[in-house]
Amino acid sequence: MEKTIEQICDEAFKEINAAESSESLNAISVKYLGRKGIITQFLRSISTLPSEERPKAGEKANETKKILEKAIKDAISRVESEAYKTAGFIDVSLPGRSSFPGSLHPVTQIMRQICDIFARMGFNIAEGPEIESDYYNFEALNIPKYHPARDMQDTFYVSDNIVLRTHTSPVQVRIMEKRNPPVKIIAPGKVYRSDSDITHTPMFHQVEGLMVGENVSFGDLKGILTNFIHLLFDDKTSLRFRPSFFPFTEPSAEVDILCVICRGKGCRICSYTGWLEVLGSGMVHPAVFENVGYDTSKITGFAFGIGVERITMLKYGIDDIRKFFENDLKFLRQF
Ligand code: 2NM
Repeated sequence: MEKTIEQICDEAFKEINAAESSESLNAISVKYLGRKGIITQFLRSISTLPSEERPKAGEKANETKKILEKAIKDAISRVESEAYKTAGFIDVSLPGRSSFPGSLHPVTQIMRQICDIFARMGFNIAEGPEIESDYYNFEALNIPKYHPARDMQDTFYVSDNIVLRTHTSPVQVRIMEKRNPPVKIIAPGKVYRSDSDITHTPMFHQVEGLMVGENVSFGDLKGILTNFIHLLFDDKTSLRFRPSFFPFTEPSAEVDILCVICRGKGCRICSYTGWLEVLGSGMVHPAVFENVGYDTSKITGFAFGIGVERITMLKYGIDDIRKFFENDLKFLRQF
Protein backbone atom coordinates (compact mmCIF):
# COMPACT_ATOMS: atom_id res chain seq x y z
CA MET A 1 0.00 0.00 0.00
CA GLU A 2 1.19 3.50 -0.85
CA LYS A 3 2.21 5.68 2.08
CA THR A 4 -0.03 8.61 2.99
CA ILE A 5 1.38 12.15 2.98
CA GLU A 6 1.01 12.18 6.79
CA GLN A 7 3.20 9.07 7.17
CA ILE A 8 5.84 10.58 4.86
CA CYS A 9 5.78 13.79 6.90
CA ASP A 10 6.19 11.89 10.22
CA GLU A 11 9.16 9.94 8.90
CA ALA A 12 10.81 13.10 7.54
CA PHE A 13 10.42 14.81 10.95
CA LYS A 14 12.00 11.84 12.75
CA GLU A 15 15.03 12.09 10.45
CA ILE A 16 15.25 15.88 10.79
CA ASN A 17 15.14 15.72 14.59
CA ALA A 18 17.82 13.02 14.70
CA ALA A 19 20.17 14.85 12.32
CA GLU A 20 23.35 16.23 13.88
CA SER A 21 24.98 18.05 10.95
CA SER A 22 24.04 20.33 8.08
CA GLU A 23 25.39 17.65 5.68
CA SER A 24 22.88 15.07 6.83
CA LEU A 25 20.10 17.70 6.76
CA ASN A 26 21.00 18.57 3.16
CA ALA A 27 20.78 14.86 2.33
CA ILE A 28 17.33 14.73 3.97
CA SER A 29 16.30 17.73 1.89
CA VAL A 30 17.39 15.96 -1.31
CA LYS A 31 15.66 12.72 -0.20
CA TYR A 32 12.29 14.39 0.35
CA LEU A 33 12.29 17.64 -1.60
CA GLY A 34 14.84 17.05 -4.38
CA ARG A 35 13.99 16.60 -8.03
CA LYS A 36 13.48 12.86 -7.50
CA GLY A 37 12.50 13.28 -3.83
CA ILE A 38 9.64 11.51 -2.08
CA ILE A 39 7.44 14.61 -1.83
CA THR A 40 8.19 15.65 -5.41
CA GLN A 41 7.20 12.20 -6.63
CA PHE A 42 4.10 12.29 -4.47
CA LEU A 43 3.10 15.61 -6.09
CA ARG A 44 3.61 14.11 -9.54
CA SER A 45 1.51 11.04 -8.66
CA ILE A 46 -1.47 13.28 -7.92
CA SER A 47 -2.26 13.46 -11.62
CA THR A 48 -3.11 9.75 -11.51
CA LEU A 49 -5.79 10.29 -8.85
CA PRO A 50 -9.48 10.62 -9.64
CA SER A 51 -10.11 14.26 -10.57
CA GLU A 52 -12.29 15.03 -7.53
CA GLU A 53 -9.46 13.98 -5.12
CA ARG A 54 -6.73 15.96 -6.86
CA PRO A 55 -7.24 19.50 -5.42
CA LYS A 56 -7.36 18.28 -1.78
CA ALA A 57 -4.32 15.96 -2.20
CA GLY A 58 -2.37 18.68 -4.00
CA GLU A 59 -3.11 21.22 -1.32
CA LYS A 60 -2.00 18.84 1.46
CA ALA A 61 1.19 17.82 -0.35
CA ASN A 62 2.22 21.42 -1.02
CA GLU A 63 1.54 22.33 2.59
CA THR A 64 3.71 19.40 3.77
CA LYS A 65 6.46 20.48 1.37
CA LYS A 66 6.49 23.98 2.89
CA ILE A 67 6.50 22.60 6.46
CA LEU A 68 9.46 20.31 5.72
CA GLU A 69 11.40 23.08 3.95
CA LYS A 70 11.04 25.29 7.03
CA ALA A 71 11.85 22.43 9.45
CA ILE A 72 15.06 21.60 7.57
CA LYS A 73 16.09 25.28 7.44
CA ASP A 74 15.50 25.65 11.20
CA ALA A 75 17.38 22.42 11.93
CA ILE A 76 20.40 23.64 9.92
CA SER A 77 20.60 26.84 11.96
CA ARG A 78 20.24 24.73 15.12
CA VAL A 79 23.21 22.44 14.35
CA GLU A 80 25.32 25.38 13.15
CA SER A 81 24.77 27.45 16.32
CA GLU A 82 27.74 27.93 18.71
CA ALA A 83 25.77 26.47 21.62
CA TYR A 84 25.09 23.26 19.69
CA LYS A 85 28.69 22.91 18.48
CA THR A 86 30.14 23.24 21.97
CA ALA A 87 27.51 21.27 23.89
CA GLY A 88 28.86 17.95 25.09
CA PHE A 89 32.43 18.83 24.23
CA ILE A 90 35.05 19.33 26.95
CA ASP A 91 37.76 21.87 26.22
CA VAL A 92 40.66 20.19 28.00
CA SER A 93 42.80 23.32 27.58
CA LEU A 94 40.56 25.39 29.88
CA PRO A 95 41.75 25.93 33.46
CA GLY A 96 39.80 23.73 35.90
CA ARG A 97 36.95 25.12 37.97
CA SER A 98 38.00 24.72 41.58
CA SER A 99 35.41 23.65 44.10
CA PHE A 100 35.34 25.06 47.61
CA PRO A 101 34.09 22.51 50.08
CA GLY A 102 32.76 24.15 53.25
CA SER A 103 34.98 24.44 56.31
CA LEU A 104 34.55 25.19 59.98
CA HIS A 105 34.61 28.83 61.07
CA PRO A 106 37.95 29.70 62.75
CA VAL A 107 36.13 30.45 66.02
CA THR A 108 34.43 27.02 65.87
CA GLN A 109 37.78 25.36 65.18
CA ILE A 110 39.44 26.98 68.21
CA MET A 111 36.38 26.34 70.40
CA ARG A 112 36.65 22.64 69.53
CA GLN A 113 40.39 22.61 70.22
CA ILE A 114 39.76 24.17 73.64
CA CYS A 115 37.00 21.64 74.43
CA ASP A 116 39.18 18.73 73.27
CA ILE A 117 42.02 19.77 75.58
CA PHE A 118 39.72 19.94 78.62
CA ALA A 119 37.95 16.72 77.64
CA ARG A 120 41.36 14.99 77.69
CA MET A 121 41.84 16.33 81.23
CA GLY A 122 38.57 14.71 82.29
CA PHE A 123 36.07 17.58 81.94
CA ASN A 124 32.54 16.84 80.74
CA ILE A 125 30.87 19.21 78.28
CA ALA A 126 27.67 20.94 79.47
CA GLU A 127 25.23 23.16 77.61
CA GLY A 128 22.32 25.38 78.60
CA PRO A 129 19.93 28.08 77.38
CA GLU A 130 21.10 31.34 75.77
CA ILE A 131 18.00 33.11 77.11
CA GLU A 132 18.37 33.06 80.89
CA SER A 133 16.61 34.24 83.96
CA ASP A 134 18.07 37.09 85.97
CA TYR A 135 18.49 34.55 88.77
CA TYR A 136 20.83 32.13 86.93
CA ASN A 137 22.73 34.85 85.05
CA PHE A 138 23.32 37.21 88.01
CA GLU A 139 21.71 36.44 91.37
CA ALA A 140 23.01 32.87 91.84
CA LEU A 141 26.48 34.05 90.82
CA ASN A 142 26.69 36.60 93.62
CA ILE A 143 26.39 39.54 91.22
CA PRO A 144 24.64 42.18 93.32
CA LYS A 145 21.72 44.33 92.17
CA TYR A 146 23.83 47.49 91.77
CA HIS A 147 26.59 45.79 89.74
CA PRO A 148 27.30 47.57 86.39
CA ALA A 149 27.08 44.23 84.51
CA ARG A 150 23.35 44.26 85.23
CA ASP A 151 22.84 47.65 83.60
CA MET A 152 20.84 47.98 80.35
CA GLN A 153 24.07 49.44 78.90
CA ASP A 154 25.84 46.10 79.33
CA THR A 155 23.13 43.44 79.14
CA PHE A 156 20.39 42.66 76.61
CA TYR A 157 17.08 42.39 78.47
CA VAL A 158 14.27 40.28 77.00
CA SER A 159 11.96 41.38 79.80
CA ASP A 160 12.31 42.49 83.45
CA ASN A 161 13.63 39.14 84.68
CA ILE A 162 14.88 37.56 81.44
CA VAL A 163 18.22 38.34 79.76
CA LEU A 164 20.46 37.04 76.97
CA ARG A 165 23.13 35.30 79.03
CA THR A 166 26.23 37.46 79.47
CA HIS A 167 28.46 34.44 80.23
CA THR A 168 28.04 30.65 80.29
CA SER A 169 28.34 30.47 84.12
CA PRO A 170 24.56 29.96 84.49
CA VAL A 171 25.10 26.56 82.84
CA GLN A 172 27.47 25.66 85.68
CA VAL A 173 24.94 26.81 88.29
CA ARG A 174 22.22 24.67 86.69
CA ILE A 175 24.53 21.61 86.71
CA MET A 176 25.58 22.17 90.35
CA GLU A 177 21.89 22.38 91.37
CA LYS A 178 21.30 18.96 89.81
CA ARG A 179 24.51 17.07 90.67
CA ASN A 180 26.60 16.55 93.78
CA PRO A 181 30.40 17.01 93.78
CA PRO A 182 32.75 16.02 92.31
CA VAL A 183 31.81 18.14 89.28
CA LYS A 184 34.27 18.70 86.45
CA ILE A 185 32.65 20.45 83.50
CA ILE A 186 33.19 22.98 80.76
CA ALA A 187 30.40 25.08 79.26
CA PRO A 188 31.06 26.26 75.68
CA GLY A 189 28.63 28.53 73.83
CA LYS A 190 27.39 31.92 72.67
CA VAL A 191 27.07 34.84 75.06
CA TYR A 192 25.73 38.38 74.61
CA ARG A 193 26.80 41.80 75.82
CA SER A 194 25.70 45.24 74.69
CA ASP A 195 29.12 46.21 73.39
CA SER A 196 30.59 46.88 69.93
CA ASP A 197 34.08 48.03 68.83
CA ILE A 198 37.27 46.50 67.39
CA THR A 199 37.66 44.17 70.39
CA HIS A 200 33.97 43.60 71.28
CA THR A 201 30.95 42.22 69.39
CA PRO A 202 27.43 41.97 70.86
CA MET A 203 27.64 38.17 70.52
CA PHE A 204 30.78 36.19 71.19
CA HIS A 205 31.82 32.72 72.39
CA GLN A 206 33.03 31.51 75.73
CA VAL A 207 34.29 28.31 77.23
CA GLU A 208 33.90 28.38 80.98
CA GLY A 209 35.20 25.63 83.23
CA LEU A 210 34.39 24.41 86.71
CA MET A 211 36.05 21.84 88.95
CA VAL A 212 34.46 21.20 92.34
CA GLY A 213 35.10 18.59 95.01
CA GLU A 214 36.83 17.94 98.30
CA ASN A 215 40.36 19.38 98.41
CA VAL A 216 40.24 21.21 95.08
CA SER A 217 42.84 23.94 95.49
CA PHE A 218 44.26 27.02 93.81
CA GLY A 219 47.23 24.76 92.97
CA ASP A 220 44.86 22.59 90.90
CA LEU A 221 43.63 25.72 89.12
CA LYS A 222 47.22 26.70 88.27
CA GLY A 223 48.08 23.17 87.14
CA ILE A 224 45.04 22.71 84.91
CA LEU A 225 45.30 26.16 83.31
CA THR A 226 49.08 25.91 82.78
CA ASN A 227 48.60 22.55 81.09
CA PHE A 228 45.79 24.02 78.97
CA ILE A 229 47.93 26.95 77.74
CA HIS A 230 50.87 24.65 76.99
CA LEU A 231 48.64 22.37 74.91
CA LEU A 232 46.81 25.20 73.09
CA PHE A 233 49.89 27.33 72.31
CA ASP A 234 53.14 25.48 73.09
CA ASP A 235 54.86 24.25 76.23
CA LYS A 236 57.36 27.11 76.17
CA THR A 237 54.61 29.72 76.60
CA SER A 238 55.07 31.36 80.02
CA LEU A 239 52.03 32.27 82.14
CA ARG A 240 51.47 34.65 85.00
CA PHE A 241 48.57 34.73 87.45
CA ARG A 242 47.63 38.32 88.28
CA PRO A 243 45.23 39.20 91.13
CA SER A 244 41.81 40.31 89.94
CA PHE A 245 38.19 40.55 91.03
CA PHE A 246 34.99 38.72 90.06
CA PRO A 247 31.87 38.64 92.27
CA PHE A 248 31.64 34.83 91.87
CA THR A 249 35.24 33.93 92.80
CA GLU A 250 37.54 34.67 95.75
CA PRO A 251 40.44 34.90 95.31
CA SER A 252 40.33 35.74 91.59
CA ALA A 253 43.15 35.75 89.08
CA GLU A 254 43.58 36.88 85.53
CA VAL A 255 45.91 34.72 83.43
CA ASP A 256 48.37 36.40 81.08
CA ILE A 257 50.67 34.65 78.64
CA LEU A 258 53.99 35.94 77.33
CA CYS A 259 53.15 37.76 74.08
CA VAL A 260 53.02 35.17 71.29
CA ILE A 261 54.03 37.86 68.76
CA CYS A 262 57.08 39.52 70.39
CA ARG A 263 57.83 36.91 73.09
CA GLY A 264 57.89 39.60 75.79
CA LYS A 265 59.87 42.34 74.05
CA GLY A 266 56.83 44.60 73.68
CA CYS A 267 54.77 45.20 70.55
CA ARG A 268 51.49 46.69 69.32
CA ILE A 269 49.54 43.46 70.01
CA CYS A 270 50.51 43.40 73.72
CA SER A 271 50.39 47.22 74.05
CA TYR A 272 54.14 47.11 74.76
CA THR A 273 53.63 45.21 78.05
CA GLY A 274 55.05 41.89 76.77
CA TRP A 275 51.96 40.09 78.17
CA LEU A 276 48.54 39.13 76.82
CA GLU A 277 45.47 38.60 78.96
CA VAL A 278 43.87 35.28 77.93
CA LEU A 279 41.41 34.26 80.65
CA GLY A 280 39.84 34.97 84.03
CA SER A 281 39.70 32.50 86.90
CA GLY A 282 39.38 32.02 90.63
CA MET A 283 38.18 29.91 93.54
CA VAL A 284 34.39 29.69 93.48
CA HIS A 285 32.87 32.09 96.05
CA PRO A 286 31.15 30.30 99.00
CA ALA A 287 27.99 32.37 98.31
CA VAL A 288 27.68 30.59 94.92
CA PHE A 289 28.01 27.18 96.59
CA GLU A 290 25.38 28.15 99.18
CA ASN A 291 22.98 29.12 96.36
CA VAL A 292 23.23 25.61 94.86
CA GLY A 293 23.08 23.84 98.24
CA TYR A 294 26.70 22.67 98.53
CA ASP A 295 28.29 22.28 101.98
CA THR A 296 30.92 25.04 102.07
CA SER A 297 32.73 23.39 105.00
CA LYS A 298 33.62 20.38 102.80
CA ILE A 299 33.53 21.59 99.22
CA THR A 300 35.87 23.88 97.29
CA GLY A 301 36.37 24.50 93.60
CA PHE A 302 37.83 26.67 90.92
CA ALA A 303 36.31 28.15 87.80
CA PHE A 304 37.58 30.01 84.75
CA GLY A 305 36.26 31.77 81.68
CA ILE A 306 37.88 31.91 78.25
CA GLY A 307 36.89 34.29 75.42
CA VAL A 308 37.14 32.18 72.26
CA GLU A 309 37.33 35.08 69.76
CA ARG A 310 40.16 36.66 71.72
CA ILE A 311 42.17 33.40 71.79
CA THR A 312 41.50 32.87 68.05
CA MET A 313 42.73 36.42 67.30
CA LEU A 314 45.93 35.80 69.26
CA LYS A 315 46.54 32.41 67.65
CA TYR A 316 46.13 33.75 64.10
CA GLY A 317 47.28 37.38 64.56
CA ILE A 318 43.86 38.88 63.68
CA ASP A 319 43.53 42.50 64.81
CA ASP A 320 39.78 43.20 64.41
CA ILE A 321 37.17 40.91 66.02
CA ARG A 322 34.48 42.09 63.57
CA LYS A 323 36.22 40.16 60.73
CA PHE A 324 34.80 36.95 62.25
CA PHE A 325 31.23 38.06 61.56
CA GLU A 326 31.45 39.74 58.14
CA ASN A 327 31.20 36.42 56.24
CA ASP A 328 33.95 37.53 53.84
CA LEU A 329 35.05 34.29 52.14
CA LYS A 330 38.48 35.77 51.28
CA PHE A 331 39.05 36.06 55.03
CA LEU A 332 37.39 32.79 56.11
CA ARG A 333 39.10 30.57 53.52
CA GLN A 334 42.50 31.29 55.10
CA PHE A 335 41.74 29.04 58.08
C1 2NM B 1 35.24 33.66 84.73
C2 2NM B 1 36.21 33.99 85.69
C3 2NM B 1 36.14 33.38 86.93
C4 2NM B 1 33.13 31.20 86.56
C5 2NM B 1 32.54 31.00 87.76
C6 2NM B 1 31.59 30.03 87.56
C7 2NM B 1 30.67 29.42 88.55
F1 2NM B 1 29.48 29.17 87.97
F2 2NM B 1 31.13 28.29 88.96
F3 2NM B 1 30.51 30.22 89.57
N1 2NM B 1 31.65 29.68 86.28
N2 2NM B 1 32.60 30.42 85.68
C8 2NM B 1 34.20 32.16 86.24
C9 2NM B 1 35.14 32.46 87.19
C10 2NM B 1 34.26 32.75 85.03
O1 2NM B 1 35.19 34.21 83.49
C11 2NM B 1 36.08 35.24 83.16
